[in-house]
Amino acid sequence: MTLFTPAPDVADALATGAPVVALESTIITHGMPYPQNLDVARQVEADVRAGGGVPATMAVINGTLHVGLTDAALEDLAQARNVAKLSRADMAACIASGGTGATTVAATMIAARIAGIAVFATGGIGGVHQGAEASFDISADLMELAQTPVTVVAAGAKAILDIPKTLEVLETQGVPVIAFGQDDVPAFWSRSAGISAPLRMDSAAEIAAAHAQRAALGVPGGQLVANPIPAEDEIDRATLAPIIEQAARDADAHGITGKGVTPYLLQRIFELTEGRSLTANIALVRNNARLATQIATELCALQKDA
Ligand code: PSU
Ligand code: MN
Repeated sequence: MTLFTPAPDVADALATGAPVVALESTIITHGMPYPQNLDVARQVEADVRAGGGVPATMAVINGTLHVGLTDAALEDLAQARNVAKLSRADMAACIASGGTGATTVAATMIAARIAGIAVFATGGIGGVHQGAEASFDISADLMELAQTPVTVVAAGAKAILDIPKTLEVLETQGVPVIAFGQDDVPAFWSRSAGISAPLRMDSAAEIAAAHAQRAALGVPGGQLVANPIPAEDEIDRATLAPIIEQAARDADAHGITGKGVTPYLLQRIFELTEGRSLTANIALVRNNARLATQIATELCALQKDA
């Protein structure tokens, strides 16, 4: 049984030990509106290539797990409606039944692991939702980070989440949270959540070395690199706070639950900020793709020396 179908350039890169960066597809299907989603998907792939890496965007299409998509496939996904949002719980069922679905952070990590890709760039990870003490809404992304050996570069957890609780769960699960180049945990659209990060690193080489060391120790799981949004693109916390509260109230009023919550909040914040949240989102994903490419490059160099 072939587990996955790599794009030709991904297969080449993996065979020769060249840097590959995994990319998710839920951000395309559920995270951003068309046509910006397609532009961003292409742009992020171009950013990885510009840094000397090969991008591998993941998706399940008609029952096949693709590691690296053609431009035509990206275009189809960006416009598709009713695509499943796949996580650890349902990726296997989707493949087995011949379905089509976009991969979340958790599902992308699983795909990266089986393909042998160590580094993954995204926008934000899922986390503990506000009100989780009542709803129990905690993203499977956190438990995936605890068990799958992939370094995930994100701009922190979105401010729609409960960031302190998200950090607590990550700590409990043994996931290193590494702020890049600053002391504070970034908060997606803003550079700081006002909370000190458990770890700080200032270079891609340090992050790659920590990834390799974790594997050498036999500690399962990955690392979360929290990379702050570039200063010129951030929206400050004070501006966003009331907007996020409004979006959360609207989600409640509309009875949105489960997998629908994150996409609903993102869309609502997009409307309430008149598109500014999307501009910031695009800038931070691209910034993460660039750092992930550097980490993947350092990791390849380490593996060649070993
Ligand atoms: N962050 C974004 N855009 C997104 C997501 C997160 O900026 O589209 C997606 C990711 O795919 C993430 C998922 O894995 O939302 C988390 O969903 P949930 O909270 O339902 O686990
Ligand atoms: Mn959830």
